[in-house]
Amino acid sequence: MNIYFAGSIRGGRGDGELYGELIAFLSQYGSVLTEHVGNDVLLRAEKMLSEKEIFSRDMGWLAQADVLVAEVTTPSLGVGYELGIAQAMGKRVMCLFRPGPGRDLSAMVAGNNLFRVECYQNIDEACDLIDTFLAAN
Ligand code: 6IA
Repeated sequence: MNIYFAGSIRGGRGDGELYGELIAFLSQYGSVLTEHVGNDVLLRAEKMLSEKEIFSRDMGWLAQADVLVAEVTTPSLGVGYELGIAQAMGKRVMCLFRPGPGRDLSAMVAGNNLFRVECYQNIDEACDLIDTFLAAN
């Protein structure tokens, strides 16, 4: 299975370590195409690429993906864009959101029946939700 993991980069890296843990868990199910999203060392290497190169490579990976799993707690323009494109491409999409003070998920995600949107509080809960979603594949 090819898995595209989406998480905030320029939207803010507060959950960067958590993305890494989610990617490690997802790797049991297949190939995670976007490992750099959860790894600041790999992300630094991205600085060698132009914005255009990043965009076309990521869109190519999204086209190859069987499923998109997005961590949407930190709002990110790039992640929102990827969600819309994945929907247009007919991909299966899961969004993971950690509710908390001052966090309010966009209605464009929360209200989208084509996405599996799940709330969680800790990594164990997120992994259980991923298990249920991917086992249904
Ligand atoms: O708007 P954001 O930067 O938060 O968008 C994050 C999302 O867009 C992620 O899910 C990625 O798949 C994609 N994305 C955005 N920027 C990059 C990037 N380099 N490398 C790979 N994927 C990206 C950004 C610059 C880097 C040198 C810090």
